[in-house]
Amino acid sequence: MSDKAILHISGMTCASCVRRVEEGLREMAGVEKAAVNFATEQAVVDFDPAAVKPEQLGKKVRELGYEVVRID
Ligand code: 9UX
Repeated sequence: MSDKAILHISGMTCASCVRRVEEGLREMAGVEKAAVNFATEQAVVDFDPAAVKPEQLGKKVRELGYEVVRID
């Protein structure tokens, strides 16, 4: 079973930012799907909770240079 997390991100100012975040999340172990919406500033991530925690997803996004406002 996978879980779904919604990361609310700020700081993405172009389409390349969106791709950087998506690809950064997709390369993480346990991430099954990652889709970033530029307009809503949300990343929707399907992940295996046995392999990765939502906090780690948020940490990754911060390491890429963006702010994570909230994780739902
Ligand atoms: Mo676009 Mo985002 O040039 O950090 S990649 S602003």
